[in-house]
Amino acid sequence: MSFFDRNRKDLLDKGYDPSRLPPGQYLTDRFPVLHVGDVPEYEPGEWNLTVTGLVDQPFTIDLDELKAMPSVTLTFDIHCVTKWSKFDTTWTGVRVRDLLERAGVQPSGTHVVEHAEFGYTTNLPLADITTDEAIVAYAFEGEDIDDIHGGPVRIVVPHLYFWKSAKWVRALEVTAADQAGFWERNGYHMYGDPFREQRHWGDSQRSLEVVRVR
Ligand SMILES: Nc1nc2c(c(=O)[nH]1)N[C@H]1C(S)=C(S)[C@@H](COP(=O)(O)O)O[C@H]1N2
Ligand SMILES: [Mo]
Repeated sequence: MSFFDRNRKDLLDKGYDPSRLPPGQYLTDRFPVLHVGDVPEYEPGEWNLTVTGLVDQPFTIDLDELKAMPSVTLTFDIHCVTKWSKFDTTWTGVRVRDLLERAGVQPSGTHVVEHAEFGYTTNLPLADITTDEAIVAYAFEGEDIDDIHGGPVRIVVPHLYFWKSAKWVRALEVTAADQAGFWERNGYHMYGDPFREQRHWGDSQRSLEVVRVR
């Protein structure tokens, strides 16, 4: 039996609904750390977030202002394209939707680019970053997010592969086209649905559609 088959069997033995694990993934209890480049070091009060691009009122907020906004605490499964999935991770933060509403997205805005420290970017449709579950998170399991996991603030968009959830996020830019981010320029899928295994360019019809309109 392969590692993946054994892992699926363990999942059943533990009483999990196996449909929670996307194809080609294995379940882990660990919390792997994955990023390109360094972990930023912030002075207290240094971090802030800018909402910009095709919005009526661009603005920048600091951590205290973010924490003063209405927050949600939600539990998600997360799925990394390198094949690990982790179930029941709990995050606290502000819905991205609330921040974008405050800025006022213009009718021409269709996509968002998340900009993080050191030039990391990732792109997704506006509809995917304005769900009930897409948050700007500042706590993990009730504690400040560890710096290696994106603290003080990261994005969490649980229904897409985890590379779409920028750690150390610094700006959200509303755009009028789907602009490839860091990994998307380097072979990863423009959309990245784990349940359709959209890992790389050409993994599904959807990526071909994107290529055609660009
Ligand atoms: N700024 C930044 N965010 C990032 C990345 C990165 O390289 N830089 N990697 C992404 C990838 S590929 C994954 S799987 C997750 C990993 O998050 P974790 O280290 O908290 O598990 O962060 C995502 N967000
Ligand atoms: Mo990843």
